[in-house]
Amino acid sequence: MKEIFKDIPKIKYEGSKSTNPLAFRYYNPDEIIGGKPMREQLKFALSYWHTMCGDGTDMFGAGTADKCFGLTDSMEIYKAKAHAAFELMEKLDIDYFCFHDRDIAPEADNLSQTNARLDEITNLLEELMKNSGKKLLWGTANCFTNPRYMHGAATSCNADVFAFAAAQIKKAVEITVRLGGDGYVFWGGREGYETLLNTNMGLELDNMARLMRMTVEYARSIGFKGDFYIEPKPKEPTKHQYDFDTATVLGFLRKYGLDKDFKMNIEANHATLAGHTFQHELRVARENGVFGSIDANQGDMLLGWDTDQFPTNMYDAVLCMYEVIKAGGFTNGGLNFDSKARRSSFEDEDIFHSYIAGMDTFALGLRLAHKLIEDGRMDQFVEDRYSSYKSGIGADIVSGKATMADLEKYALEMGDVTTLKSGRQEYLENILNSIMFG
Ligand code: XUL
Ligand code: CO
Repeated sequence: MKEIFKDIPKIKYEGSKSTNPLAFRYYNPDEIIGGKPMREQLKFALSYWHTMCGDGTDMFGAGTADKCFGLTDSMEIYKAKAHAAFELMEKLDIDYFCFHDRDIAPEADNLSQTNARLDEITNLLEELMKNSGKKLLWGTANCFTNPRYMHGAATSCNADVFAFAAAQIKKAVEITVRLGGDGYVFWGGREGYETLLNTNMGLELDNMARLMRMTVEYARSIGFKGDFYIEPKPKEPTKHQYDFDTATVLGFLRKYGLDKDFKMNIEANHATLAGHTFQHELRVARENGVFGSIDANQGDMLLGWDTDQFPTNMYDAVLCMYEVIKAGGFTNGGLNFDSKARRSSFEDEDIFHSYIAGMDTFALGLRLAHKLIEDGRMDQFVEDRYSSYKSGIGADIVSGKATMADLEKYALEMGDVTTLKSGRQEYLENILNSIMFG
């Protein structure tokens, strides 16, 4: 296959002073930060759907970017997408990719033909992976685009749809395992409801858990050792999604006994749609032992939908990488760009500028998060803030020794609380700014 992005060279690290637009200023893949190469700490992944398939189509207009590479036959187009994806990964030094089944091969008239197409492209991906050393971060099934999923997939009111979704996921899991994927994602695109007037919420939730359990059992039976992820999102496309946010998903996983197999795939813009910060979602996952993988993008705070922009917000990147480091780094997960170039950024070159922006943002985020931790003032402040639980009555509360009666006696003797201290938020914000901007 001939080179597709002919005018773009391999993107190299040139340091922060470089003015070359097609160079990294902060991402130096093999540089050691905090004892590990940047590439291992960031585990960047290309997301196939936006990058290879997103053509800029929106509700008000047709696509603006050509992702057909001058071809007309649909399987030939999808083979060219595979070649283009690997050329992009090579030129951008991205080690991983991730996909939905329908991103890599188009649906045919029936399931067996669709599966045959998937097999054909999987053969090609396997060969491209072998030749390049690129790896699959995770696979997933698109159970939301086709009209059959109008009422949901696992949560559809129609059992035939549940069965079809199960068959589709079975195949997606098989492909993921065959390509050595480290993860399998559930993003419940239409697993939610528009109105309770027509909805049996109890059955829908039970069925969602049933399909997840079947998937875990089947995947483990064919040798899948990686993690399953749920990707929380509060709304869009359905008004109310069952996987609203990390805390909601945790309740679901624990109720159905799925919490040992599942972790979270946290997406930045999904967090903000749920009324949280990106860091909040990461922290909830970390504190509950379900931090898994990250879809890195950013939203537009003036818009109320999922804009999936390539991330450039440094505060979010630093605080995200702070959480990743505190979680002990990625294991099976990584950081994929579930992001798309803007509709008006329609030229091939824009794909490169977009990835350079996202990768440099997180590379700088990693560097600065390390500085923040090495500086230690913020962590020390938090440590000191809770020091009253280290001794005396606080230690008795934490150890479980203190009873209600003990606490009442203590409070009566104390008369009132006289030991409160400032939260010093502005002081801490000054520290963060001074670390980030020197
Ligand atoms: C949708 C979204 C998905 C998932 C994978 O908002 O984020 O692309 O990442 O299904
Ligand atoms: Co996502």
